[in-house]
Amino acid sequence: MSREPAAHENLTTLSKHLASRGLAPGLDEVLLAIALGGKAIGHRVRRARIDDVVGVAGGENVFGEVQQKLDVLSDEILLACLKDTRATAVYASEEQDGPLVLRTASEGGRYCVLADPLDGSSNIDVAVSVGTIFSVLPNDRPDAETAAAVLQPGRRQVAAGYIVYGSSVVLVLATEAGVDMYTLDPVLGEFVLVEEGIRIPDEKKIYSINEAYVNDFDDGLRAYLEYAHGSGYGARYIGSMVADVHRTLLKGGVFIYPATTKAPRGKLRLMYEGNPMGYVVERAGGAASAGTTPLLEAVPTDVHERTPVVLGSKAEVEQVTRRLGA
Ligand code: AHM
Ligand code: MG
Repeated sequence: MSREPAAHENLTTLSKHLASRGLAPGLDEVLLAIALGGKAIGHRVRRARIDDVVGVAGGENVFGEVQQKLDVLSDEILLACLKDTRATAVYASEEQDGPLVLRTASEGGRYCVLADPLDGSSNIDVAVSVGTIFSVLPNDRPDAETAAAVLQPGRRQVAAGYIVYGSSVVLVLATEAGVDMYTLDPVLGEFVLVEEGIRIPDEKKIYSINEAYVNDFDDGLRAYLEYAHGSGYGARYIGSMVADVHRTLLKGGVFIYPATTKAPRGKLRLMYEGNPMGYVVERAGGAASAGTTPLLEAVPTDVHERTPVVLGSKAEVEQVTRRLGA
């Protein structure tokens, strides 16, 4: 007697999906470790104010920024997950002073993982969406130079993505195969595939920028905003990059964190924020720029360096960058 399959028999979990993707050796193991870290971080985010995790940790990161307790905890969780993963060579994050060598190439370390463990953490106390951003680069250095393996342009990423801790917990993962989205099923404790091969809309009249800094913007960017104001655009700005980029990926538009007179290199970090988000958006058919040059071509000299970011739908990015002089 035939019967309808129960819903759970049709669920494609992250591990099952990765196994079907034909990824390079060890990459699935690294991505699963990041996803495990995401589940643990998401759990702590959900319990904010029940557990004593909201508030400042008492230290500063290498940028002189106040570290929230959850910044530190999220960093420790990711590191703990990756430490046990044989293919991870280096872990570098916004919260660490410099790259941590976990294994050399001869010890099996194939990949460098760079992360912003908890992006948007200043929003934690008001329960706004926050997220984890990650970038995976190959470790192609001799053992003695392993730490320097992180200094590669974004174009060399083999995988990147983010996990949003929002009204649901969503993992967006970009690899050579494309951009896929998974939602954490809280009962199964598994990321389940919800959309494969995401494509960003080619255009959409939405811009996402902290417009309060307008007096510090370049003339070209002010000209863009004038154009947008007169052309029926809408504005959306959450102030958590992960959430703003996630909306931009799914609905289209442009996300901008520009250079300003006060911050000539912008605020966002090239290797923890710009490159991974640029990779996701480009793999989904969008564009990513550092203002006048392609974001993913930037050759880093410091793992912590900053970059201006313009990313999103191709046509919308072009509207901005041509006014910036690209
Ligand atoms: P963080 O990594 O310390 O959380 O800082 C990055 C965040 C991004 O999520 C967001 O896009 C940006 O800071 C918002 O900055 P601003 O308040 O200047 O608009
Ligand atoms: Mg951040």
